[in-house]
Amino acid sequence: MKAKYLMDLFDTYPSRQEIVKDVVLLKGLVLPMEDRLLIDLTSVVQASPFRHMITPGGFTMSVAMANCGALGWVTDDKGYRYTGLDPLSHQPWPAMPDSFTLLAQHAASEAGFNHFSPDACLINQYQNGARMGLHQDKDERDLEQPIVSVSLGVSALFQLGGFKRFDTVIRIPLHHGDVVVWGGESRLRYHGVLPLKVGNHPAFGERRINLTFRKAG
Ligand code: MD3
Ligand code: FE
Repeated sequence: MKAKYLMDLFDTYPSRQEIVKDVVLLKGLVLPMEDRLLIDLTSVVQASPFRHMITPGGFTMSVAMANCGALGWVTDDKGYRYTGLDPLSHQPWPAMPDSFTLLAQHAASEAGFNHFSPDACLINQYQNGARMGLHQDKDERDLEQPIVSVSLGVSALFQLGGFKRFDTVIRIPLHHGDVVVWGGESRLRYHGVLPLKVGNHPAFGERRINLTFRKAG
């Protein structure tokens, strides 16, 4: 176990690792722009506040969510889907900040996916104990398009599985500033996040933020 953390210590940042085919971890890619992201995140969630959505099965999600971009991912008693309007405000979701779009496009091309043009950014906020069970992302129209995921704040253990729910899962630590791009053969892998442990990040506080960029429409 210790060897893993020592490897982290001696990594050069940013680094690029292909975890399995078509899942690329870009460690520390965000670090040069973390201040700008926090400023832009703060204005987005002023317009579209974090809320705990309800699954179609009636459970309240432990992760709090907001969206920006033309489309936003929602869940309620009617199911999972993308909408053009925030169901809280009945207004369009806040625009995707340029810093978000540029980061997502840069990360996608670093991972080998050119011409990525995200129209949806789901913002997940994990506080102590929040988790996301194993699932597939398949509510998007074009599953040929990759997904870009940006981790900020407190570190978490991410679970990466196979193509069936009970396939073997590997655990990958995701730290502040890490980006994961997945597409191609890995687009429909099961994945999840283990319950967040108590922690603190000097700028982001006692929470983990994950930005998930998608071309949904
Ligand atoms: C999938 N969010 O919002 S994205 C989601 O950290 C979601 O909040 C998680 O899953 C979060 O739908 C994780 C990160 C990710 C990274 C690598 C993957 C998802 C992946 C590799 C294959 C499939
Ligand atoms: Fe997901």
